[in-house]
Amino acid sequence: MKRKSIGVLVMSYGTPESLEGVEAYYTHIRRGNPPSAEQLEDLTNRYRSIVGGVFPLRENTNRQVAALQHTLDELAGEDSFVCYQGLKHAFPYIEDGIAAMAAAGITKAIGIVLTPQYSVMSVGGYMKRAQEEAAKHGIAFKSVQEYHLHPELIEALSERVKEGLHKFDKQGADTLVLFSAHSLPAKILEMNDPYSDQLLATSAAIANLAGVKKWQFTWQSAGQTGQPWLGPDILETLEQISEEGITSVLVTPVGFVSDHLEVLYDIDIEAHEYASERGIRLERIRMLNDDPQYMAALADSVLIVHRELE
Ligand code: FEC
Repeated sequence: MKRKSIGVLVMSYGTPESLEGVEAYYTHIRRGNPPSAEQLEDLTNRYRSIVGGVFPLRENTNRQVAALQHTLDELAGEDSFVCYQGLKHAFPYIEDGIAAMAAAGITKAIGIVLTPQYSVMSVGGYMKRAQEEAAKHGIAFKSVQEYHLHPELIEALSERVKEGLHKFDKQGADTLVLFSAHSLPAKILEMNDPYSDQLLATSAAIANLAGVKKWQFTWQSAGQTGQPWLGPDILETLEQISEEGITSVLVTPVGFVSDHLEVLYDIDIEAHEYASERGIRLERIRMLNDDPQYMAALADSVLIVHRELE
């Protein structure tokens, strides 16, 4: 007999519903401070160049949540898990997801964020909001802290690296694999934050499994906040490697799991153009989106936390 349902709050970044919604979304990211007209125009133009009327992260998050539900249904045995979405900067917000669980009578829930490495400024922020809201509704709540070395994740990404390298001459023997992740304000270094180490550990594990010898890590997508962010940025790295005579690069984003603005614009348009101008051929691995092995990594991480909660 199935036991009482356990909620799974699947947390993702969120994206605007339409170009008209970009200002409200950007204001939410900036903790209620509206962007200047220039900042808004810049961001709207970036979305314009990728979306063509569709915001890919919206659909990808829907597909990921449905696929995780399916995977949990297959693996859960006597337990019954019900997935809810909780987005950081768009509807349904994290708080809406928890409220929906409470309305359905759920008293026990697990949170998981659709990014594998932990930083107090990224995953920590999602977890704090979810935990606080769950407490208000009397829901016992625990989150998956990170899954950056889960074997299914590493295998899924290493397969994509191998596939990406095959696009180049000599199966990519001369190609540099450039692992990348979203930068954060450099002040995290003073907080003993695990983010950088976890990103390097994910990168090293993928390189090892894929048999890649030539690889490097770089940051991308730093914000314009007037504070220093972690570097070097991908554009600086491309400049440096062009001076070293490298002419082919496979970008492998390890902190992102979906096709969205930071991949489709920052890598596929901005970095791609910058690399071409320097005579570098830049390709990117396919993002995981709802890849079954990625779903297996998420489901297994949820089940581990569930056993801890029992
Ligand atoms: O496709 C989409 O619509 C959304 C793409 C998107 C993802 C994403 C992931 C992360 N962010 C992280 C940190 C920050 C910090 C700030 C910040 C600002 C932005 C802006 C946009 C944006 N982020 Fe984002 N991020 C995405 C989009 N992000 C748009 C605002 C304009 C800009 O800078 O481009 C700075 C906030 C501030 O002003 O104080 C910090 C981190 C991740 C990866 C982890 C995760 O997915 O949660 C870290 C996807």
